[in-house]
Amino acid sequence: MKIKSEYRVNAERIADQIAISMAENKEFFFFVHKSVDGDCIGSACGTAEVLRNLGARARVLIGEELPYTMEFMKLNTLVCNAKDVDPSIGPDDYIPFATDCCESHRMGEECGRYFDEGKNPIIIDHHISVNLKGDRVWINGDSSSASELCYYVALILEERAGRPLIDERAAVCFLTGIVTDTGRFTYTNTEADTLICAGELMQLGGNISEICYNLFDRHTKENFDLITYLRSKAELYADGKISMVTVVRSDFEKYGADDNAIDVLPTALRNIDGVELSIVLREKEDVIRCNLRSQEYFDCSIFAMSFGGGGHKRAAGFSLPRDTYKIEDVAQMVVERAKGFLR
Ligand SMILES: [Mn+2]
Repeated sequence: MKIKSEYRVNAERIADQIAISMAENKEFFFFVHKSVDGDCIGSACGTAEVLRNLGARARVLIGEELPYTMEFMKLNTLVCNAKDVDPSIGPDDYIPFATDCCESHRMGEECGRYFDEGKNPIIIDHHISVNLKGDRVWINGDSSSASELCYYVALILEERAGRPLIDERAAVCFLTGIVTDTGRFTYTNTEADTLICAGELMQLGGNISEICYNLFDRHTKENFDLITYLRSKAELYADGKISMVTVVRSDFEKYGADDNAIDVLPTALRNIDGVELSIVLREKEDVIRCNLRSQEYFDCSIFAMSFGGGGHKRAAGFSLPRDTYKIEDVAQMVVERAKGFLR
């Protein structure tokens, strides 16, 4: 495809930096945010795979098990639990490479430490709430996903290598990220170029129906039952402009459901006619997680930042410590503050 010039300039710049680090013969350690999703895993694993095909050593450090919905991606040989890294590996032995997340506190403790200790990190992200600059940083808030940006970098690397580098596994990874962050090409961040990228990735072996089935459609009976219950529990506020549901630990326990079960809720609640903002609050192990989605004008990113979080205009989130906050109080506080931004 013809990469638009602004993207090309940046992808070339990152490819230059990758070449510099490869000349130093260091291993690339990729970093993602905790509570992994399709875009952080897709962008990191896809790029790691491409770098391996280029002859580099690369692996993706994670601090958690990959969800079962990602098993079909066959990432076992690419990812490594941070706890399993050989302790003799020091900060001079690797290049940190963060995709879809560049803040160490969002990476989990072990991974965050490796990221902070490493030198000269390369960063590719599409979260506008981060303010980082430098030769090795590419942040573009207009892009559909980190995976789309990484795909452009991979195309430049291919051009320079003069041979194919994006194999089937890399294509599946990048396509997974794009599909995830565009809500299967339905969110407003979907551009014509996003679809061209996706089409090319399909030609390279990315199976879009397999990706969508695994990441969005399949569910365990336990998760299905929890969602059915939670949908019936959703309530409207502010003359129907806000929808909200709160999920406590005992809900998960009662149904035997897992945390990923409720990822579909923010969009489902946002799509109720008349709703501008949906709020999903869930108790996690030690935090209360809030996910926000908006329809037309509500800036979720700025709103989430006022609670110490971040994200995108139409989708963002934040977490508050459970030992300080009760979920009912957070619910009330969020609704009250959100009302001030409604038209
Ligand atoms: Mn993303």
